[in-house]
Amino acid sequence: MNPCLACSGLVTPFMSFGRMPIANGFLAREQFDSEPFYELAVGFCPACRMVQLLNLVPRENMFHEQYAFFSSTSVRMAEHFRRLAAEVRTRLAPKPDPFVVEIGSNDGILLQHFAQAGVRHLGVEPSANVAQVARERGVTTVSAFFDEDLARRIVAEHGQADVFLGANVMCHIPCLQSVIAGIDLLLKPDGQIMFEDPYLGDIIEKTSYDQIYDEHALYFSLSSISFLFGRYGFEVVDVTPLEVHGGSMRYTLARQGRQTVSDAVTAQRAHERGLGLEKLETYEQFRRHTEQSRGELVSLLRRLRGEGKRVVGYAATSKSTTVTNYCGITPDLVEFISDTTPVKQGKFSPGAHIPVRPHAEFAANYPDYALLFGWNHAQEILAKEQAFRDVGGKWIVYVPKVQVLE
Ligand code: DWN
Ligand code: SAH
Ligand code: ZN
Repeated sequence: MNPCLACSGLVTPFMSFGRMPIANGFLAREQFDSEPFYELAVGFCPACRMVQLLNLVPRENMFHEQYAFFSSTSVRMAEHFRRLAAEVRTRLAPKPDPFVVEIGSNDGILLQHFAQAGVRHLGVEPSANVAQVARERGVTTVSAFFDEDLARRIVAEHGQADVFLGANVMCHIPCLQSVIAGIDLLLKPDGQIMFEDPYLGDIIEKTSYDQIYDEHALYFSLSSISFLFGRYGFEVVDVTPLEVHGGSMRYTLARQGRQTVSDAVTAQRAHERGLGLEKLETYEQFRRHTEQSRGELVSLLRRLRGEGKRVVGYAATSKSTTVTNYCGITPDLVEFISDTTPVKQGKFSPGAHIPVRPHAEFAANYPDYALLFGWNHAQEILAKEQAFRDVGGKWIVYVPKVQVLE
């Protein structure tokens, strides 16, 4: 059994997906022979309730100067972060010359709004290529992994922060202790922490097993977050369930006793008990649901293939690396994956080696079925692809269940 990443209790393993490549390791044919694989397995810590990966991929192998995910590829996410920026700015309004720090700031999708408004800000983004895009947008960005040491340097150079932000990044950092110790140094006494990540409750309820991949080292609930931050003198003062990324949770934290705890926090605790997030059986049942989902998806794809139908994947997401490798979906079942990110186009998907093609190839020759690997963006994608449906094209989704959308 592994020691827990959050509390050093012992983690109970509940599921292995087998050997997996780097989720965002899109590659050229010449690289097939040297592609690295790691076992993807998850466990549950009964002491602090943190769900976590059992084997970690070194962070430099995932986040580097050729990182393939650019946040601004989704119009709806851009709108989501525009609204978050507006909310944070309203909170900061009474403060003189506020300072905002965001980690995992990627291409500046959130901080650009602070930059445009002339608010003092700093993005911390280790993937140098996406950090550069942010700088070109006028976002002050340091290319580094955030930890206690970096926090000390930021305070020395810029002073303490009023708000610490992170979207879809805290769950990427297995050594969160060093991050929280850093936040403790960085944040003013009355400062706030706001971060959001995919929510464990949604993953369990929707069997969205594809949220599990190398970059996501931790799977948060209110319960595990309260426990972890509580050890550093912080408490959760608010929670906001969000629809983005298939079901996320925004946690707002402050130093203990500084701010009123909202009723939403009490309600969410009760909801988590109802979901059984504190019980190992819940995760064993999740494993059975995942296996069932895999069986259904594979039979559907084989049946369609047997009928001579063309199936194309839509959006070469990180999540699709788990689905294709775990289900054994290769180019004989899915012809190619359509994706709008230039650096992924012309490459092959990690492990399964399905060709990734520009969206124009999808639009020029519609398949019979499109397998929606970007199911979390279904609303945005289905709306803009109405023409595909108009000519009889059908969508296949697998979250919350495997189905062909009528
Ligand atoms: O946590 C993470 C989230 C925030 O983003 C990271 N670890 C990595 C990444 O996960 P993902 O790759 O599963 O993200 P998305 O946003 O579900 O998918 C992005 C991909 O989808 C991009 O390659 C672009 C593509 N896409 C597309 O081809 N057409 C996306 C949209 C909305 C589209 O219309
Ligand atoms: N916030 C963006 C990006 C999420 S992807 C969004 O929600 O769309 C996760 C990002 O976190 C990547 O850009 C990755 O380079 C960055 N990251 C990973 N580990 C980090 C760390 N220790 N400190 C800061 N950023 C980190
Ligand atoms: Zn633990």
